[in-house]
Amino acid sequence: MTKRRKKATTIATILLAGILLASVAGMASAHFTMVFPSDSKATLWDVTPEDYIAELGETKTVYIMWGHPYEHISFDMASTPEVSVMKPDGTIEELTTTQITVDGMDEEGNPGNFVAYKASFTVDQRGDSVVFVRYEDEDQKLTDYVKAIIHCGEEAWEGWDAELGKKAEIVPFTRPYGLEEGFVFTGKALYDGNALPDADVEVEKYHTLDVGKEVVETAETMFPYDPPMMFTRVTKTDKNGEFAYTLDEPGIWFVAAYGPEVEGLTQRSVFIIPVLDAFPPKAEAEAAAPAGFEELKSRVKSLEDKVAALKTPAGEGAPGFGVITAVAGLLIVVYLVKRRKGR
Ligand SMILES: [Cu+2]
Repeated sequence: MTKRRKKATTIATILLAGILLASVAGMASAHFTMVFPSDSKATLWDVTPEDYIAELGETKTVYIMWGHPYEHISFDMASTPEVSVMKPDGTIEELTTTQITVDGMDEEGNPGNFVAYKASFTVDQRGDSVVFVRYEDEDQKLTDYVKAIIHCGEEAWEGWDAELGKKAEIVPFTRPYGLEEGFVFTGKALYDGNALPDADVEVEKYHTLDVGKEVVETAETMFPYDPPMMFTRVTKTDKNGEFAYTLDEPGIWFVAAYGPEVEGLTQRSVFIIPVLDAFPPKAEAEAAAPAGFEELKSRVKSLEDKVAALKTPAGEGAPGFGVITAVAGLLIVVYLVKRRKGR
């Protein structure tokens, strides 16, 4: 190759790499305002459904971040969010926010520090406290109206379905705690207090950094034609503003209904739903199964012996009542065993 040709090739390679990088970096799931309760900044990204549970008298701190939850990509928050909490009895407390920075990963995959906020309140009533966050992002042309429920107290299932009367709002039909993976979440999207019909609803699960990187890579390998279709799922509201979606994995889920634009900003209602692992725990259920199976087998054996004993006296003609009962019992047990094995 001539020197000139070599230079041209190098430039072409750099350009190609640049285009590839841009397409990867530009690949994006949806931005969400993340509201994660946590005991400390150090553990906020390890959020679990239990973080949305409070004890009476406990001070809850919620961390508010802006980013792509699925890919664990962070962005600076561009404005101060408004944060309030509605207590189970309906009282509303405006919360003071503190600007902080949190560690994260940017769109290019580089580690960085990102502007975020936090706010605290005391859980002084049993029931559900509705944390509300309004956040405006000029860059993404979005205004988020986010709700997350903090639940306190056994059977104190009051408040989770509260309507706050915000400009955009999701009101759940499904109680948003005690949900297991595979449960269906249903709700209604409101805009200016009215049903929001025929609107896009985006559904996305949060991942920790390592899991996010791994799952994004897997999606890129398995679905190279459109990886983000696996990051952000989409459903729609019906004419009554209602929607449903199956949350098929444990973790923290985001559901967002896209409303109309106001002064160039799309008004979007968001609801955050913590989803538990399957209950009872799978390992326990599997461990319990063989024991139950053995017990059924021994019961079948004893019934078989009984039937054999009853049949023994020869030439008695029609089988007696005892035989019929024993045979019926045997059939029921056999049916139960088969059903159990089939699972
Ligand atoms: Cu985005």
